[in-house]
Amino acid sequence: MVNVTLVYPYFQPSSDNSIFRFPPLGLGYVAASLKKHGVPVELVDCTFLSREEAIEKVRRSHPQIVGIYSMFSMKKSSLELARLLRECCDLLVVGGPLPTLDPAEFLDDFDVAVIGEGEKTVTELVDSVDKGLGFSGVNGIAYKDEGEVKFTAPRGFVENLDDLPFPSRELFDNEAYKRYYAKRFGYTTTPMITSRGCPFSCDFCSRPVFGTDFRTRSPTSIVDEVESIASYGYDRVWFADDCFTLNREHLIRVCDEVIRRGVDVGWECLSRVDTMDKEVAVKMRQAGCVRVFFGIESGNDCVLALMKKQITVEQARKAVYNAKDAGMQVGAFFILGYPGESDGTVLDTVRFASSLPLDYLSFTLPYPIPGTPLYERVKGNGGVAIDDWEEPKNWSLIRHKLLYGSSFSEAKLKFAIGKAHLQFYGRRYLGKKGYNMIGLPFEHLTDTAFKLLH
Ligand code: B12
Ligand code: SF4
Repeated sequence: MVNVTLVYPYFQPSSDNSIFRFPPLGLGYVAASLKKHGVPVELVDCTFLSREEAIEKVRRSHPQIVGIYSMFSMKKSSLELARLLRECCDLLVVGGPLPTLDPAEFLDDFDVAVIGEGEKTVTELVDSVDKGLGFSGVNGIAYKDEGEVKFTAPRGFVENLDDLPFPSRELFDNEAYKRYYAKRFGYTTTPMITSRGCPFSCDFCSRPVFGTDFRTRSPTSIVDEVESIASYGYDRVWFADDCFTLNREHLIRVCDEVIRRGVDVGWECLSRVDTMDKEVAVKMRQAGCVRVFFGIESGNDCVLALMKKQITVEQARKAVYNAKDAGMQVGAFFILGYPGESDGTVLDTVRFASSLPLDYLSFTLPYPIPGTPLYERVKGNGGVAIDDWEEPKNWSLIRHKLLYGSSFSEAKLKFAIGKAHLQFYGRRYLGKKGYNMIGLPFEHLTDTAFKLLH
């Protein structure tokens, strides 16, 4: 039987202090399916390795097939690795969100691009290679035949997620991740996923792999995996679902199952603000949720409409308070400088975000990901240089880059991000009186400076 080495081409910047630093769950799923099929698999996660160490590790595994993950921010890295690993294997396969959207972009350097969910496709591909057959009988892939890109029939979605084996966590460098978290944050955490698909259509979001139909695992399967994560010695689970709280009844059943079994693990998740009522928040807290993250994106209703978020600023405020009142920490993500925004709406977002009782907040610039309406809109307007975007590896306070011709300059938006953080921490640490004395004049001064910047 052929052997496979899977590679996650993420090289961590030395200054990294992100609370989101996770092992590659998708490769964990692919590995689990291959293992269940009897295929020997190794996984090289580059997160804590240098490029040389990663290449050496792959070489030492003597793989016949190398499978590399790729997404928006890892395109360059995945293509570079493919070139460097070409000589040490018979077949190079790529999978993940970006190859799913644009497989042809990868086929100069890879032999096969897997489109969509990888579990079934990769086992069929291995069988086909093992039997010396071509690729044409394997659904859900793209490959080149005499220079021409060929697509096989699409691979359907996994219908019953409970049928999938749990991801192969034994292949993750759990100890390195635990050290990373324990040292910086005083807890340890790792990701798992309970559902696939999202029925919303936010303007900037790309959902190439799991599509728009929301599928969930059963509460029994979910809590079984939470227990298995606890057995690895983690304190927390990070639910990587696009929106963990989407189906209210299901969410409550999962929480009830956690409570019934008395599972002693904290957890965190992503949520939409329109799903966080008081009752849900209290139930989540009872079941161990320590922190919830909302994609609020803007503090202006017109901009939220532009982003097709289908939420309002008032809903966002209520959701944050519902979660806080239930005893959870709350994090929120915002985007500044969306195409169509004015100086005034950016300042609305800065003011709104800094007025909320958040425990974590992040501001980003709009990132036009191929396949999204946002991408299509900005493409003709100054171009989009996605090949250039990778998380900067050097130390920098605001690690963002403007990838298209915007009416805001990168410097202006970075100024807004810096200002927003200072306002937020000012409100938090100066107290009401102190903020009125120092914070408000700072706010007004920097509002004016922001408007003067180009
Ligand atoms: C958790 C998460 C993160 C985490 C950490 C990532 C990690 N290591 O887990 C954090 C918060 C750091 C993050 C950051 C970013 N993320 Co993110 N993230 C996610 C999220 C919500 C879940 C990822 C996950 O675990 N999925 C579950 C697994 C099972 O799915 P999967 O990885 O796709 O794997 C399946 C298939 O793709 C395939 N497959 C995958 N790899 C391979 C390899 C081979 C060889 C084969 C055959 C098959 C295969 O098989 C798997 C099983 O079916 C996804 C959304 C999503 N629903 O997936 C976005 C997502 C991946 N992120 C995205 C983006 C854009 C980003 C950022 C660029 C955002 C930003 N503006 O900063 C950054 C980049 C950070 C960086 N350093 O590179 C986009 C990617 C879009 C794209 N087209 O590439 C997604 C899809 C979100 C979205 N809807 O737009 N992210
Ligand atoms: S941003 Fe969240 S809610 Fe909106 S489409 Fe993407 S996953 Fe769904």
